[in-house]
Amino acid sequence: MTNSNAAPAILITMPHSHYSEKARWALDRVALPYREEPHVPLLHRLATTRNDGGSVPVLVHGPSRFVDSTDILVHADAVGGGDLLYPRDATLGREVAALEERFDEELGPHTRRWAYAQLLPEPGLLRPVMSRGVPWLEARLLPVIMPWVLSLIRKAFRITPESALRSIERVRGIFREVDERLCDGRRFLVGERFTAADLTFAALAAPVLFPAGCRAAYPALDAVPAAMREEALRLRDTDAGRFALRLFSQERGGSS
Ligand SMILES: N[C@@H](CCC(=O)N[C@@H](CS)C(=O)NCC(=O)O)C(=O)O
Repeated sequence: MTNSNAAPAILITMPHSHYSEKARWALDRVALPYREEPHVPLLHRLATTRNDGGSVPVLVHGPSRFVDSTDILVHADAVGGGDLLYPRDATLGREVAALEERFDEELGPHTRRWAYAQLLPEPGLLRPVMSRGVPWLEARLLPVIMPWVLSLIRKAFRITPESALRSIERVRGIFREVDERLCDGRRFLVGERFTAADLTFAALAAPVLFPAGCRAAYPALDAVPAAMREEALRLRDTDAGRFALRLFSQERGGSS
């Protein structure tokens, strides 16, 4: 532990990745010093596989590698002394972990598929977003590899007009579940304090809300296709949407 805490950690990300924003938010929250290393899609694999991972985010902390956002949150919580993102109380802790898993497995993939379906036909909007802060050479290469990147994304996430519509329906369904949970006036999803459940909901909802304060790279809401903008405005105008926006404005501190 002493050794792993000596040097700043490295967080390998893609600039627009919402799972990366989930990890970044957690590290900022517990004030774990880190340096972010963003990569463009496809080329991120050179960095992640070198560190025993595949997808982003990957956290390299001393000799340890964390190749999944939930493992990064658990590690960040432990390094911060515990009880920061995951309540020590066993019942509350289990509820937080179950909600986090549900958002990871259901919300994240469906917000991503819907958002990509809207933006893949707009490479001019995606290019600056995907190359924000990446190494100079990767930024120069992106326009060349863009056709492969877009086609791989379309295949990997099985993006079609029909699947995108199914995905936005699933997103709306999860927002309705969160609306119901919040309707007793609670300020957080579990217990009396901000937890990994709140953080995960807000971070993984970001691609359909474009929240102020989110540090993932997105195009401006007024630049995206009308259907995407209208959906974002509809979802913002729900209790779950207002809740996520409040979390970004009140709970997303830390360095930018
Ligand atoms: N279960 C993973 C999911 C992460 C994930 O899906 N990351 C996406 C970006 S948002 C990714 O890296 N996709 C490209 C790849 O898998 O190579 C986590 O929670 O970290």
